[in-house]
Amino acid sequence: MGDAALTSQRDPTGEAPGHAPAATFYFPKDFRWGTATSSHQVEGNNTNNDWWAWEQEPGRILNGDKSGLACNWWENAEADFDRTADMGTNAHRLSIEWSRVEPQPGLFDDDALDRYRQMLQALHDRGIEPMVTLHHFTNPLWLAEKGGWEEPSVVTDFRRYVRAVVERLGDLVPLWVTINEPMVYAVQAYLGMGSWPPGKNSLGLVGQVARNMLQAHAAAYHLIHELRPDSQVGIVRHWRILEPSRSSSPLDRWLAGRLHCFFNRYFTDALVTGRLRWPLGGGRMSELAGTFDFLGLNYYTRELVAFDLGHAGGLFARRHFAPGAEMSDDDYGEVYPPGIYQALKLAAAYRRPIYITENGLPDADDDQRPRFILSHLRQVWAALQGNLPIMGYYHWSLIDNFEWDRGWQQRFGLIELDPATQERRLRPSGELYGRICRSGCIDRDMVSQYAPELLDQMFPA
Ligand code: IFM
Repeated sequence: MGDAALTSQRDPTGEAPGHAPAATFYFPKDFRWGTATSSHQVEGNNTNNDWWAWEQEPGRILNGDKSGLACNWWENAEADFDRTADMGTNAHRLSIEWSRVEPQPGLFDDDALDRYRQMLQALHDRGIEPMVTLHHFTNPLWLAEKGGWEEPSVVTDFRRYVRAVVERLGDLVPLWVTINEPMVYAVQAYLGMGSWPPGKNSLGLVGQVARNMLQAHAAAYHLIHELRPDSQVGIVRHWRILEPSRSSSPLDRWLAGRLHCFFNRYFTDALVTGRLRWPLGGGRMSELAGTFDFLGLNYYTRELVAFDLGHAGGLFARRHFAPGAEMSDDDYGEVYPPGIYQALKLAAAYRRPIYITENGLPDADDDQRPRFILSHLRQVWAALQGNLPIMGYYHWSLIDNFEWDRGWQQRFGLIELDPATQERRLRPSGELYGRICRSGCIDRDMVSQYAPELLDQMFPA
């Protein structure tokens, strides 16, 4: 999307602006303005899952960090719900920790389910609509010990857990996500050179795990609809923008296309057709076809792909960021706002409502995040002008949290957290996001205050 197409300013609702200055990007009145988190990253003391065990192994997590008390949400998520409500959000995405709800196979913990009930009720009480993810990277130890997602029996196990959760909490949850970023999970855990548990390296296992996830997703989709016909059930995909490193190289172009299919397309295509393609195995899963009411879209960055014969372990792809590009902290990724527009176009091809379930960056000193939010939301606004069915935006993340193998080094929060003292401070980007959520628009004053360098681009004379 070129800049010229992004500068027309009109109210897509067709209503008179009234409350905001003239030069303004308006979002739909019923847009979800949200934040996102996941259980293990914020709750603290999730001692009964495979990530906790992994953190105890020397050398697994950067700087020897541990999730520990995390953001202490198990004790007091409500204080942060107050903070996000003060920001003016009307939606929050959180996940349920399987290992808390089902600490032993078939044995459910009523207290844990009650605690989740309290949290969900607390969100409703603050006018915040919850979106609940059922699997976000972590597995109960008992499941991991019997082979986790490698074993087909995980499908029955997942279904039993989903039943317990939906029976107990379903009346409070309008939007369910079965699994978060299945291909990221499969690749990091089974081709990630030991970065995520169980630390295996096998392309065959990636396919097997992804296939079991598809089947578990389908089982959960049908079960949730049986128990709560009124709810919406989707899946969250991490959309990777993969482009050839050298556009003149046929091999780079070919490989970027292959990787795009591998990461972005085949899994999502299977949800439509029920047909499984490499690396998901072959054949059909008839119960899978059409099992999504919406698509969750996580977008972070763009990667360039160079064909490299010496990189067999990485599927002959050397992935790198654009030379000279603006990078976020820790070289997590290139700041590339047009990528969210590209990802939205890719997702829109699946003809379902889209929720932007994650978007953000690690930026401890917050010198990039205000600009990041404005420039990405501007692209979202442009996609809305093209009638893409975007229902909401959930910023990752509400608060600094435990970033998996990167520990506490990468700070994604609108709220800064000192994990040792549990002190919090709203970052300037949090103030800005609050202004956007409360007004439902981006106006010239916000841009001049938080990212004046964008003024000419967003509001040309
Ligand atoms: O923290 C993660 C999250 O758990 C899944 N999506 C990407 C985020 C940032 O890396």
